[in-house]
Amino acid sequence: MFTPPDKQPEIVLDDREAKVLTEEPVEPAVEEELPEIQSNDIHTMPDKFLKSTDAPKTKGRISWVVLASVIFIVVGGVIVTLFLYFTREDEVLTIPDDISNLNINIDLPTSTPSDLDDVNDDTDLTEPESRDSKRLNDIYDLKSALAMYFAKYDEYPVNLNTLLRDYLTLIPENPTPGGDSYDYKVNQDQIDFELTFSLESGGPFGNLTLDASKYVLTPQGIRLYIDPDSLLPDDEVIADTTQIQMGLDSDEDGVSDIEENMYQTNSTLKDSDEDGYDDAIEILALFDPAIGDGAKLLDSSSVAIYQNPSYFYSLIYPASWTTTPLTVDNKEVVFISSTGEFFEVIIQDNPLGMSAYSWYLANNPGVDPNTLTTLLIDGLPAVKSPDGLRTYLGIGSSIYMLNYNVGASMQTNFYTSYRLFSEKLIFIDPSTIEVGDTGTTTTQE
Ligand SMILES: [Ca+2]
Ligand SMILES: [Ca+2]
Ligand SMILES: [Ca+2]
Repeated sequence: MFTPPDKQPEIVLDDREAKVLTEEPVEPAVEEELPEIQSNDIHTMPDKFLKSTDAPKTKGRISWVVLASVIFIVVGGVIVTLFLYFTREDEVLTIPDDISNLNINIDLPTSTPSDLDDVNDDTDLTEPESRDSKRLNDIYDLKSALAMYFAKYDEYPVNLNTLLRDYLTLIPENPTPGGDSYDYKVNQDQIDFELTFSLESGGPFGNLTLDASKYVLTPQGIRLYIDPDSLLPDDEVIADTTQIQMGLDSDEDGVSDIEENMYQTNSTLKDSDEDGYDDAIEILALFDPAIGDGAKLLDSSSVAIYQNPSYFYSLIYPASWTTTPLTVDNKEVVFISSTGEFFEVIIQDNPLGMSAYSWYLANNPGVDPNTLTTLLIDGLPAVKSPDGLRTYLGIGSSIYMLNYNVGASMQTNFYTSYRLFSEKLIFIDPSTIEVGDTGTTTTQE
């Protein structure tokens, strides 16, 4: 870090100083140097240094001590300055890694960019079009910041201010007049959010062209805002869900007697293989509930894997059921039991890229959002209807609906199997699908 010329004088100085202190006679070689250096420096440091030097015997020695002190101080100062400079530079370089762990409130970054934004925007925010342009930019910034936050923490922040330190330099606000304040809400599990905003004239957002209206940004896109006042009373929802009963479950382990027969478990014992885990828990954790020792459910004959060759998802269904595609493009597939109950997967277009949660509420305006269950399926946000018999998963511009239709039975004899079917869906690499592969069932003949 330091150059040899800086160090060299220091070493020489120490030697010379030591010689002065021990009051040894000055060597001739050194004496010869003295006059020229003395004439340069002695005039700048006069009496002060002379007085502070103890017992100078000769003028030459006094000058020598002064000279040594001056050089020592100057060189020392340079070294200390260099040391402080490089130390400081190192600290600056390490700040980005550590700043998230420090509780430092820095006000400058939030004020400076906002001033710049204001300068840029104030000039052209007089027109509705330019205000909408700012709004769409704001929403895009928020969407990006929220996505980055989710990528790091696997959840969305409770409020937007949480984004300030690492993801945004300021929280944008609706430019007035016109529009509505940006309203951010996150669901209880913090895996879904809604950010409401309004446009006065409209504008482009990604591939979309939005008209003048009120919108909701969700994790997967934008949808039209639904006025809560248009929702129906909760009573109608409850009436709809109370008609379907759970099928007979003698040991009340969550697996119906009919299902217990299918999984070859004991319908009078919650933990059939006595390994400490109840039958339903084992099934949903993909263990064989009939055999202990960590046997895998997928190795049993009770379930099979279905792979959709068009939409590249894979799921688990009862092996004894019949699989039938309802459309040639495999957009709709049903899995039918001997009781007439069936599961189905229906893929619906979702051009606005709504989240499953938003999509469900938009299509079921009578449902109280608090009665919905949110969950992750293959890492993607999903939602279950209040009765638990419909599961919605949003991916890209599609919504995957996984339904449990009880048919005429009006009973759910396969509820644990439905949870297995819907909650364990995974998306697969298209290249791994082998048509006609034994052990898997595809829709190909
Ligand atoms: Ca049972
Ligand atoms: Ca059981
Ligand atoms: Ca068990």
